[in-house]
Amino acid sequence: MGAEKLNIDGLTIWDDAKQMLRKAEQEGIETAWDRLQQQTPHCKFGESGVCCRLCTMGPCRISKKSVRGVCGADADVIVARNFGRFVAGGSAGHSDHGRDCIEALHAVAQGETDDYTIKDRDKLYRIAEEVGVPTEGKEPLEVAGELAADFFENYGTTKGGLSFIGRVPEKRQKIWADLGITPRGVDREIAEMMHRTHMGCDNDAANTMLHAARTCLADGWAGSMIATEVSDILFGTPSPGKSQVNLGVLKKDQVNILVHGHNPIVSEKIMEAVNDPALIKLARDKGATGINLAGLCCTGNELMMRQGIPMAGNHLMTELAVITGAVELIVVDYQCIMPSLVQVGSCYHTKMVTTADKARFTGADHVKFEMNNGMEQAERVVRMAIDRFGMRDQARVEIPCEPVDIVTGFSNEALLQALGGTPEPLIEAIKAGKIRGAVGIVGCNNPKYKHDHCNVNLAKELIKKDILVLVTGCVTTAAGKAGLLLPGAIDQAGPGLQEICGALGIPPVVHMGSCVDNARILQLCALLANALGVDISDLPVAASSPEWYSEKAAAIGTYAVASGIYTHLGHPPNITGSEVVANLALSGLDDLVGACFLVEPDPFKAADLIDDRIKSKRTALGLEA
Ligand code: SF4
Ligand code: MSK
Repeated sequence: MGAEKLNIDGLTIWDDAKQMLRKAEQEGIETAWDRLQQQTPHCKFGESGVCCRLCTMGPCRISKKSVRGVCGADADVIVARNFGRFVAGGSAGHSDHGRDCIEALHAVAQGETDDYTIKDRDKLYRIAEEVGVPTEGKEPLEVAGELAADFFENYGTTKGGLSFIGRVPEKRQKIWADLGITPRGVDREIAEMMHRTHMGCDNDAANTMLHAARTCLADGWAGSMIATEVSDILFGTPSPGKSQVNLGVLKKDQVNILVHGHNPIVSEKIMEAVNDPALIKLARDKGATGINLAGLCCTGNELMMRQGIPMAGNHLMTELAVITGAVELIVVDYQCIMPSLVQVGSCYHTKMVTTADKARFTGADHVKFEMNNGMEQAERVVRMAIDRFGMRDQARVEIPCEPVDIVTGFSNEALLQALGGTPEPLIEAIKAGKIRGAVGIVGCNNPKYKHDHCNVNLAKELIKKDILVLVTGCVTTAAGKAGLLLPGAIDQAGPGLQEICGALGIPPVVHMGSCVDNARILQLCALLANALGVDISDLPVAASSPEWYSEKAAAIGTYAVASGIYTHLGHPPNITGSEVVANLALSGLDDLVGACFLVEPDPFKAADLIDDRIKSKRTALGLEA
């Protein structure tokens, strides 16, 4: 437990979370909030980014007394190098996820698996044509094989360009070319970032930051974009449907299984297995009334977008979901999975199961998923969960609150379909000022903030100002719990947004998927810019990650800015120790790439500042602010 008693009411805006935090306190279970308290105050050198551990002449830390490390690197160089490596980690995460998706597509094409198939043939052919893979007279598996080969090329350097570069408006391509930041390949940019930041290489902070932008652009326009498009091809392109969110989606009388992580390759199979009549019968034989599958974080988003599986919670709800005492098993792939889940699970009967060799957790059972054993392993995992139902102590089970309904599934294809097949109605609504702009609110939770306070209030403030909000990642659950993902939420929107969303029957806050699906938002911005004949930076749009925590979120923010999208963060990355780097992020990039970061922890002030930016973009386009 933390040194001091936590003020639970101040930690989160949600009743389900507060109830579980009280239960954790009573049962002596430690959560992220306790550990944050133990870690506070944080090291100021680390927080400002001036601690360097890149060689063994150090570690060095920069202060007024010692302004250079042993090698002579100053604060600017050290901060830029640390930031470059930070976002390289995030880009690697998304992009390696994308690579796993391509491997699945390749395995399907080669006939190496019966567990996965092509669910969206139209999209397969459409994407193949788009990236220059000929399709005429070819069978789907042949096209899939050639498309997989094309996508693999995005990771190396042989091809000389990204498959989706044609989506990028010409003006934006020129900006990148002039700055020398056109991404050449995912792995190349990440490897070069590691090289540049080795002692004695890139010792010019601005130059390092430009390569950080290039590394992140490779993530946004290749690694993440490929992950999204291949997932749609393999598992179906999302279309609007209903689902539910919060801890109330857990069922007291059923075997509860949670899927957690990011990649749908494992979770889609788990979903099939829980619907297997033989396994449902087995669960009934063990005394449960059925098997209940719910999601956490982005694997949850993937399953919710495509299959309508309910979402138990976002990042800070993951430990609290286990504390309900009702979860038999958590099956994870990778990213954003707190190692503490093993310990919290061991306080109950909850088993954690890992599935990827690259993400193993001491104390968890490992059930390795490969391309040709997905279904078999999924059934094994579901059986493990059923076996644990009898170990549950029903006296310790507390499932707080009723679930909240949401509408999900807004891929760009679905959004365009809602608009009648063309972006024209959206463009007209923007021109008429009925939709004054659009903001993607994305990313995480961070226990340094009151959980979901900023995520929810920023969305509420923006829709009041007739700004359409698009959500992905862990903001989805926040918006859903607040009732903002329902068409009825237009009551909380301004009159213009009310009119347009009301006519289309869509919510004013639109769920577009998981973290990698921020690529959908990039694509939508590019589509609008191309339709208007302008650059992305000319559009009245912005991005925001109010409660971010991860390297991946920093990479997303950086590719958004480098793509011309003004981006709000609730708190800065660890760059405040360098004036050069901080000034570049907060203003200098505006001159270079037409967008920069805004840092503002208060969601109400942030909404006003984002609105000011949208006004200026509207005015520049000759539209009423
Ligand atoms: Fe210190 Fe330079 Fe080594 Fe960093 S690279 S630890 S600043 S000597
Ligand atoms: S899961 S990166 S906590 S959004 Fe994508 Fe959530 Fe952030 Fe992970």
